[in-house]
Amino acid sequence: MKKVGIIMGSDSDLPVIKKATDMLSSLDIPYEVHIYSAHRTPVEARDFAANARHNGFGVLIAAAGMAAHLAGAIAANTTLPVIGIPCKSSVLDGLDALLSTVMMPTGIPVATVAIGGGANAALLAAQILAVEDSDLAARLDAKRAADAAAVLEKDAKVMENL
Ligand code: RP5
Repeated sequence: MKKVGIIMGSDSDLPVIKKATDMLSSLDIPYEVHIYSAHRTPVEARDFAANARHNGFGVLIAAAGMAAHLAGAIAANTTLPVIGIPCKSSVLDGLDALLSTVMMPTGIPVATVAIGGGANAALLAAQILAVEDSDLAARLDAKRAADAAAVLEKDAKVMENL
């Protein structure tokens, strides 16, 4: 199976990344995590993106806060699908990172999830890999069914304490 590559701009983004790695682990998807910054280590970020397809990756996830150019910089150097996670790292509560990540120019797309949306980034990566992997698609179907069952269980109990 192709790997998911996860890049974060700083180790301060780790709590968001943990949500993604937990989800990928639960779906039995291999991943690799790196700290590369679009601003502080631009050469390493570029090299990782440029070599990612050759190195066995199928999807990349890039998480950054503040002036969050990481996902865009990664996307500029690969035609693998890139998922951006804006992180809440500043006084602007992640709105800065959301706009910096989502407002990409035509030609270089980044699929941007919610601020701090590590779990959904992993699920979107899984869904992309599942296009060519029926076993993974079945695991995603099973997760959807389990999530729905959990909601219906809460529905059955919601009136008990009201
Ligand atoms: C961004 O700046 C990082 O992705 C992080 O979210 C934010 C703050 O980084 P640190 O100053 O905590 O290293 O590049």
